[in-house]
Amino acid sequence: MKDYLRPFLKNRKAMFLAYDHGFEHGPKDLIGKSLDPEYILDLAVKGGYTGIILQKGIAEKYYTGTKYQRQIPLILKINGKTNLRSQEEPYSAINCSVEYAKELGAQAVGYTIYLGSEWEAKMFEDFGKIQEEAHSLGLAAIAWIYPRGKAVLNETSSGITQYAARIGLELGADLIKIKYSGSEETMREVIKTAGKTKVVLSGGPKTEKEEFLEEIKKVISAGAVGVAVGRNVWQRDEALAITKKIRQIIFQ
Ligand code: FBP
Repeated sequence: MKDYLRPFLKNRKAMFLAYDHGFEHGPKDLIGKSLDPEYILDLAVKGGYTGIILQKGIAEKYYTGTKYQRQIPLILKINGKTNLRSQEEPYSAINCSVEYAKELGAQAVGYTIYLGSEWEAKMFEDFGKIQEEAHSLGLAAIAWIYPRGKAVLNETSSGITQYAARIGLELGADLIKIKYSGSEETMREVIKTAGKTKVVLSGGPKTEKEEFLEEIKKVISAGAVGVAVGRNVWQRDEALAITKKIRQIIFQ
């Protein structure tokens, strides 16, 4: 089977910079310089990230055909939702085709599945098609798998995170982006459950620096291939300095 993730891995490890928050959370997340997509792209290149995560419009206007396209591979996030509607039973609509993602220069597509939501069946159906199309075009299929909805009592318990990991494997995701399950031991089980599907940690809201780095150390030691982080990096003035620390942990 083709290694669709090859463009994104360095020594079999990954370090992705996520920047789809203007859509998901609104501009309130885009503090200071991070409002400017070019600042983020420069940070991604200078910081040695192995992939950048963008929505379609930002890719079109700031990535495709620019120097950045030659400098860093793109994961195009092809669905998105705002945080304005009730979050009780989330569904995130597709806003870009896999074919167009490829035209924009993406080497992977990303899609969020809210495991446990009333709409999970629709998301499984969407991702099923996306995964097949991505592979037929030579792109990797990456799933953000976030347990959410009334049926989910604890979104980051080890049991539900393990379930998310298995769903990623069974749906054929090349890589999944999931939240921290609370400890290195439980993450080890989660990653084992994902089998040959690779796992990266989803960063979460900005936290205390040492706590964040400690979490990364644990997930890497548990077998994750890397991280896909946003706010914990670019919401800091010292974004490049924390990037260096993350890079050392991942690629050491
Ligand atoms: P962060 O590192 O900032 O948490 O980014 C990861 C991410 O998955 C983004 O790609 C996405 O915009 C956001 O978190 C979604 O967060 P949530 O749905 O948990 O509020």
